Amino acid sequence: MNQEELRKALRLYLVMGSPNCSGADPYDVLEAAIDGGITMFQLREKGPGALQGPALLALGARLRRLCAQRAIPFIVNDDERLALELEADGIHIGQEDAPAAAVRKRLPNMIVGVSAHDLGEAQSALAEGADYLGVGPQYATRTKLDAREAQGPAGIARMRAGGIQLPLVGIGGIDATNASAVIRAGADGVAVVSAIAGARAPREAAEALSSLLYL
Ligand code: TZP
Ligand code: MG
Repeated sequence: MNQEELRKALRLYLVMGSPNCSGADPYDVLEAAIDGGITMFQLREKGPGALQGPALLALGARLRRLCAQRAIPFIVNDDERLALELEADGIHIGQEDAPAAAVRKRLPNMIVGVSAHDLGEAQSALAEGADYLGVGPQYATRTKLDAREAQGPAGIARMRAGGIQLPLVGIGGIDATNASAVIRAGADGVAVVSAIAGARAPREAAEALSSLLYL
């Protein structure tokens, strides 16, 4: 995938795992979200009740297959081994995970996404070979318990003003009421967990976001 294709794929990026699906089967949530127009998916199995070991591998394999069938890029959060086992299209790492340069080197053919909170982290991620950045939290979130303070879309605008041209998504507390502001600040797309996975109707929620993002 070239950089322009990646920019497009990031437009509406669903991030989730089983703890985010309110008891529904993540497969059904993902399928509905794809029907509703998501453009990329990240398996992020974290929080209370997160699956591990063979159960995580089995869920990952089902979701990975669905993404392959529907031509949705499949990214794994944090876990290099899982990403390799599932033949993921990419991996997403945070500032507390393995250094981006090392991951880039170990997984030369994968999309490498890096969470960056400010211009300095964005410049480092770029230098280390990141393919895209996740920037947040944009707004207050209850999904990530150790999330930092919300920075608002101004954080993205500062990165763009500082010369960062990498594909970039905002994340954290994004829903249909505020997604447009994130795009206007310079993001190529929005990454959401609860606005789709926690919605009573994930398909309709994805449709609502999607229609805003293509105005
Ligand atoms: N990283 C920064 S905020 C966040 C992550 C994974 C959680 C976003 O979840 P939500 O439900 O879209 O606020
Ligand atoms: Mg992480």
